[in-house]
Amino acid sequence: MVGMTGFSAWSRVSRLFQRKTDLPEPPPEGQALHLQVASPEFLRDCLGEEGYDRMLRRIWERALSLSPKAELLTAQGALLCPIPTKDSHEARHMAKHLLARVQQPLTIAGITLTPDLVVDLMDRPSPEHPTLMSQCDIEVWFQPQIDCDCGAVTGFEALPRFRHPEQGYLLPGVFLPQLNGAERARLSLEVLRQAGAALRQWDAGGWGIDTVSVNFSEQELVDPNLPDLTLWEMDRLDLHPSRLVVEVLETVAPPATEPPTAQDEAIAANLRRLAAAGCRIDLDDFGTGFSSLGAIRHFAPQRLKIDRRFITDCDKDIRQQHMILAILSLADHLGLTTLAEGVETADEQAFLTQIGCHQLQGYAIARPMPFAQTIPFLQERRKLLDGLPQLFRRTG
Ligand code: G
Ligand code: MN
Repeated sequence: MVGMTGFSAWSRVSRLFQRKTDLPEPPPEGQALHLQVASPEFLRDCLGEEGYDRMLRRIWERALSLSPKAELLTAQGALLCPIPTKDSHEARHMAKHLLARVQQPLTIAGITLTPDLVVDLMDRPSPEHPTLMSQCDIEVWFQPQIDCDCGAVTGFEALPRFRHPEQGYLLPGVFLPQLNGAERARLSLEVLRQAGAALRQWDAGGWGIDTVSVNFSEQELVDPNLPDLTLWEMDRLDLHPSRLVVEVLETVAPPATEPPTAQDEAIAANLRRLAAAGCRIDLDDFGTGFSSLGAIRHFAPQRLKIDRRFITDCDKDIRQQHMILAILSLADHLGLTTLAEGVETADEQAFLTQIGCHQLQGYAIARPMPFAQTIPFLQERRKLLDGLPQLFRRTG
């Protein structure tokens, strides 16, 4: 059985590499492009088992002309094309050519079709030492963000969860530090894919969700390929870049007293490129860095996510209230939107709404949930809002 739609492609790819017997030859060193048929079940239905196998072979033959060591992993409906380089620029170039070569019309059993393939760039994990990432399933969970004025869900933050076959769900704090740079980048790509797929499904259901947010680490943010990979993925999902919010931790900004390093400049340049394409930038954990003002200047975000340390007990604690008011006033003067994170109680929610915070996220609204649960959640929420008189505090 294969079930490979664009959803969760990466977790399946990871599993693929656990089964040593699937690999016909010991894999050579370096990187490989992994091509996977986007909707194998549909194609199997159309072509039948035999026709589907013939289609895979034809795709493979086409790939061989560009990548002579290409392997066909028939059972998974996937191709592995080793490439003799570690240079990711050349790899992306190669990926484009490979896709152009294989995504040409094919006629099988009288049916002409153009196969849709998903391509991944991967390091080859050594089969003797399976990494933690290769053992875990990666699920993306979603936490809603609501608008304080009307209560509607405006977006979701995509948060990865890691399911180990024996140990159950692993905490991000346990899992993330064990990933190497390449794995971290692949994880983000997987989060982006699942987040994009979710957004398309909310769109199809008419839920009016504006954005989905993803978190990029400092390591990923310096990668000069990040904007291309991100925008390429959004394009492939047929989503405008403005539907994506990139969350950057405030602590990633350089201290205001020191000149920015080459790495700081690289991060700022990547964010400028993403923003120029339409992506939105959130400053995450706002208020916890060395220089909150410096971070605003350095990253030019559109929204501040006020750290939960300021939010806890804000309905009762006057010092918290002064801090939040100061942040709201700052945001107002700079034309930035504010989102309070870690809102855990109805009283905190009421206070934040009254003082004019724009959006909220936290356990008081909902905990992060698997995609399947977002639909009943949105239905419940719509029922709740339909039952309330609409009160608009602001006009803009
Ligand atoms: O800082 P960032 O936005 O990336 O935080 C997301 C994390 O915060 C998630 O792991 C999520 O589970 C957690 N989280 C979300 N809402 C709350 C909340 O109301 N209280 C606490 N303590 N944690 C929360
Ligand atoms: Mn975040």
